[in-house]
Amino acid sequence: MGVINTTPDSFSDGGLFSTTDKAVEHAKKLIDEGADILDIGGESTRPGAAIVPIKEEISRTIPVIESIRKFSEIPVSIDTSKPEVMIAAAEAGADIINDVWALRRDGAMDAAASSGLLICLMHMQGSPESMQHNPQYGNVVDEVKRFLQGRIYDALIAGIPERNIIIDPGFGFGKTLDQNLQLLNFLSTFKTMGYSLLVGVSRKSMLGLILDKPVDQRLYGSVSAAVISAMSGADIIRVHDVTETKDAIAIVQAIKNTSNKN
Ligand code: 7PJ
Repeated sequence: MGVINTTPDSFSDGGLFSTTDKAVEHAKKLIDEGADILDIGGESTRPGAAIVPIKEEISRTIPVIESIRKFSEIPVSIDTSKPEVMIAAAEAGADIINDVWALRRDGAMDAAASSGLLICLMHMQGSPESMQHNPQYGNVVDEVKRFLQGRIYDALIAGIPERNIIIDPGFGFGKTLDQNLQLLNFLSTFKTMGYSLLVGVSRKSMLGLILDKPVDQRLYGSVSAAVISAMSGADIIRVHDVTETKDAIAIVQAIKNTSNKN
């Protein structure tokens, strides 16, 4: 899954792709690089980021989805928590709703259920404004799993079919470095829940803390984390650097497909 940011304040692209044209250009590049899914976001969820009004988020994201649909059938994911954006994105031809709030905002569950789209339910402790202020868990792996089980239950009650649900432990969303590392170390246990598993670690500060490197120098760290995720059973890996990650994952795939299963 290649990331397309349409947010002027996005920390990883520095607002480079803030206009529709630039976002669409970036989408074409990621498709050429071999992306299997594009994730379009119009509201930064980085710690402390500003809230974006509904109209603004729609004007950033929907024209990008409509443009992509004119030249490509690639599955498109809308990274949003707002029901109005979910509905508009579905009408524009999106395939997946990627909600870091896991459909907990008012009206989001019903909007997602009626859209008929695939839904990614992600774990977040707290809210983007405050989530990195001393996050606390007893056992982070157990608690994230229990949270996701609760969101899955609510989604099923709302009428979202089991086969449409994707889960994500939400790396960096209300977690310390150690908590993120525990989740990555035990990632394979999330597969036992029986759903497709999405992982987003690309360029994140957990890598910056390990490497002591700024966001533009986290490529090798990001690719390494992607390989670990794929080895642990992640089905979808959300990344900024598609070419590099595709090569790395091809090696994992080759190992997984080997006929010599001792
Ligand atoms: C994630 C996301 C993630 C899902 C972001 C960033 C922050 N959606 N949106 N999972 N991260 N599903 O890219 O650093 O980890 S935005």
